[in-house]
Amino acid sequence: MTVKIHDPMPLEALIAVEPLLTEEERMIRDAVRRFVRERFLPRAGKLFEEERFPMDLIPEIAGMGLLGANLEGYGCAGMGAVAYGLALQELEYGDSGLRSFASVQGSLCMYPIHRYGSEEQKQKWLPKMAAGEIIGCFGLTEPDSGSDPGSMKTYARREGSHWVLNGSKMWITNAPFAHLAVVWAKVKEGDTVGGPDSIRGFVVERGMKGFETPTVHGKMSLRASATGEISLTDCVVPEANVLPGAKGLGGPLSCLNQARFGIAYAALGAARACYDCVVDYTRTRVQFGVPIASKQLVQEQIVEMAMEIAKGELVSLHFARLKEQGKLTPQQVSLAKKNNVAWALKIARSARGLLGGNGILLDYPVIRHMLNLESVYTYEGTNEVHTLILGRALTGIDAF
Ligand code: TGC
Ligand code: FAD
Repeated sequence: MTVKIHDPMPLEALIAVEPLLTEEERMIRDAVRRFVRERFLPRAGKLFEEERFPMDLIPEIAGMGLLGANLEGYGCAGMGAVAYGLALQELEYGDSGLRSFASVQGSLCMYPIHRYGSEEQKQKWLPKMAAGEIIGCFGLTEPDSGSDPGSMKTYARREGSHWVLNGSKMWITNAPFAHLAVVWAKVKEGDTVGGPDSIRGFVVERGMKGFETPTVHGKMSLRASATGEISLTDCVVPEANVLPGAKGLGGPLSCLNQARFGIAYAALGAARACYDCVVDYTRTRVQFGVPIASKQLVQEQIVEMAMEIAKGELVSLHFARLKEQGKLTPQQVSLAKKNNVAWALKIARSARGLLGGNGILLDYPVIRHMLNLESVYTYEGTNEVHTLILGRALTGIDAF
């Protein structure tokens, strides 16, 4: 049997958002795309295999304005939400760990300092963080408090002009090499540790007594991202390092809104990488005398991937424009995070299958993305947490 083979339609042509982007947004996206394809992808598999984050790329990532990209002033690029989302998507086309590095630095460390910090704190840390000279991490999750951060046990007690922190944080991205950590802790007065309302944000700097960040080893996901614990043992933090504007659980949760928005947009980058790989592979892989892409069962999977990426892109673009107008709600962020990450994971699994045995090799990007997306599905609010956030909003009933 002979099969007629034409040039495939690029996914961009199907989604057709290009005319909806500004010149500047396209330029930023294209610059990050070039960087990822030239500087990161050639060694992506090796970094994953060796469980190593590419520290040498930090200056280039900072040079493109990607650290605290959508913040204003203090050396930050002040990008709009669309440009920011597209840039993160290109990073995640490379690897979710590469994007995680930028998300954590910008949305989870620089954002709380920018939003809740004093002028002195902003001047002290933000320009160096934007330049990639100071790297931060964000300590909210604990061994016994993941989806329910209000139950955290880490506490801070005031002693004269400083605070003493005790507790431990778990699963902290960038912690092993971070110069500082934004740590969330409850305030203890006398023998009583306060409730979620008493939560405050502390900037703990490396070198402060009682602050340690052991690495979490043996991850089968996000291996090119450094993950650690934060251990705080009578850690002394000066009053000058407390974020004055953050009080209560709303402080850390507001940072999560920023990070989740970026993740939702970016996860489509991992999906696109799997899609590109699978179209190329199935057009050239011959079984039963024909390319496997000529089989209807294969095409059905490719079409479903394209459809879900297209829908995700449109939702992301719409929500990013709302964000630029200051109108994006946390529930909309949950919708995008839940939808885009769950579909990215399904697309990666489907792509893995379509590559057959080759699908389990690191020579192709698919298994790496598939394994990475298992973490993305869990962090920044699990798939179920986002279902319940939406369920609570839509029914008016809290089902947590
Ligand atoms: P709840 O009663 O709903 O709210 C407590 C207070 O917080 C306020 N609030 C928010 N504020 C801003 N943005 C939001 N999205 C907010 N959601 C709630 C709320 O108004 C209230 O304020 P107030 O003044 O009335 O007291 O709190 P809850 O205890 O019922 O919990 C809600 C829940 C479950 C949704 C929340 O705890 C949650 O989102 N859990 C998931 C935890 C999570 O996502 N952790 C992520 C850790 S960081 C991470 O994973 C980084 S991964 C690395 C990378 O990004 O690449
Ligand atoms: P749990 O909360 O124990 O959840 C286990 C299961 O129970 C999940 O399926 C969950 O959806 C389900 N569940 C929980 N509650 C309910 C409910 N009410 N109804 C129905 N189902 C429920 N945290 C940080 O603070 N900073 C970081 O930088 C960071 N980086 C991370 C990097 C990686 C690679 C990973 C894996 C995690 C990271 N995290 C970080 C932690 C992450 O945010 C948590 O793993 C996540 O919030 C889930 O918490 P948990 O792992 O304790 O799971």
